[in-house]
Amino acid sequence: MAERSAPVAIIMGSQSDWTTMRHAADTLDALGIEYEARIVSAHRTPERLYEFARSARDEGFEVIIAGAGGAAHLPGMTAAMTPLPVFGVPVESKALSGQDSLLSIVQMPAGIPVGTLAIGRAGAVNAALLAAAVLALHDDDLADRLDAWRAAQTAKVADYPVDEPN
Ligand code: RP5
Repeated sequence: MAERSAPVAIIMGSQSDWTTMRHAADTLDALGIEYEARIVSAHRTPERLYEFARSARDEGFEVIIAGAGGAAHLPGMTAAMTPLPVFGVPVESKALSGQDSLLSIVQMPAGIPVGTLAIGRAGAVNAALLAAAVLALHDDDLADRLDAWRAAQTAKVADYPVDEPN
C-alpha cells in the first residue's frame, strides 16, 4: 500500500455539493486530519468513479466521505467497489429538500453498507466526526484531539437561555 498523508477522501457528485461538503472538510481541518476533496459523479463521470473507488485503498485512503444529492448513487456505488468504510452525506436537493438524497443513500440492500448521515450540514459535520472516530482507533493523538473537540463543544453550552435581539 502506498504511503500518503491524507487518510480521508471527501468525494462529491458536483461542484454544487461543495457548499455542504466543505463542512466535513472544515471539521477535519479543526481536528488536524488531512483529506483530499474531489468531484466524482456516478452518472456524469462513471469512469472516474470506477478508477477512484477501485484504487482508493491502494492509494492509502482509510475512510471515504461521499456526498451527493437527488438520485444519489455515489456513496453506494463507491462502497460496492472498495472495502473501505464509506460514510454517505445526503445533500439537500431543490426539488425534494434532500429526502430523495437520503432515501437513495440509506436504503442499501444487505451486503454493501453505507453509513448514512443526516441531510445537509449536520450530516457533513458528523461524517467527518465519524471518520475521525475510526482513525482515532489507531491514533492516540487524534483520540486526544477528538476528546478535546467534544469537550470544547460541551463548554460552549450555556446553563441558561438568554433573550436574543430580534
Ligand atoms: C448530483 O446531482 C450531485 O450530487 C448534486 O447534488 C446534484 C445536482 O448537481 P448539479 O446539477 O448541481 O451539478 O449528481
